Amino acid sequence: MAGDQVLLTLDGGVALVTLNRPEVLNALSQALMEELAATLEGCDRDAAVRCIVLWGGPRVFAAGADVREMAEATTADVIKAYRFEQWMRIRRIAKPVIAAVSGYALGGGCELAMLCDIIVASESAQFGQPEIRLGLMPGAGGTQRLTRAVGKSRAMEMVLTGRALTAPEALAAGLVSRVVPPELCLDEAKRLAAEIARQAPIAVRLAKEAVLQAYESSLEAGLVFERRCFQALFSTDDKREGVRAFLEKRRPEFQGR
Ligand code: CO8
Repeated sequence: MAGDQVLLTLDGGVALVTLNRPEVLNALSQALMEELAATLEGCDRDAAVRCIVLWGGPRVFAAGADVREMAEATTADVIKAYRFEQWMRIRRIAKPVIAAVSGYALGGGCELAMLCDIIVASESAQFGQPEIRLGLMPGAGGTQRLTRAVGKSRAMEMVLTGRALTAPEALAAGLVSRVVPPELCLDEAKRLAAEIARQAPIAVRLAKEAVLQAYESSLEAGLVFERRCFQALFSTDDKREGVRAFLEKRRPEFQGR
């Protein structure tokens, strides 16, 4: 499924997707993003995969879009490029994606981590939008998702100065859900993924969409969407099994039906 810039392994219901351009700090070239989108879509189609962990190795998550590719690009080039569609394809992945971030998550790297559903950070992680220092600004959701995640004042400071947040700062701001020592980062993300992989698949899918509604839409639209998802789950076998198992004091056996 994957080429050589993105690696894929499967362990139980958890797919591990690894960015693999360490020589340029996993700079997100168009070719890498194409491989990444295709790999994640493959995971989404594969019934054996229940949850996905995305990581960039122990030293860096990703240092942003490939600056070399952007050096000579004009406005027309960037408007015509297929790049934005690659990011949209990743947004449409239905299964949960956990980013395990060790080291730099800068520019597009920070935006990619924020595109994931949960961020587990190593103590070495740094999250920043340094595009302003290149005479640019974030282009793959940074101004929107960062503002929702950390609030207006902090997002403004980061976007307008390029200054990065350390892992403890990111935790305090609510950008990441937990911070662990570097050597435990991947294991912690996999452990969380395995826990999610054990839950009822249809409920996980609708719950992810509903949380994204809260993040991406108005409260009223989000509440309507949540209610519809909640009601829909009442016709699944998994809901019957989950409730019965609770009442019978045993572990549920979810079938994804
Ligand atoms: N693109 C291309 N190459 C890179 C990038 C990058 N973003 N980051 C690092 N590299 C390369 C370096 O050029 C270097 O290559 P070489 O050895 O051939 O010179 C190699 O990786 C190692 O990097 P450094 O020597 O710079 O490593 P340091 O440890 O000294 O510094 C830093 C690490 C601080 C991370 C530094 O590399 C850096 O500042 N990198 C650029 C960070 C940046 O500005 N990122 C934002 C890029 S713009 C962006 O992401 C816009 C996203 C919009 C997406 C829209 C798509 C639709």
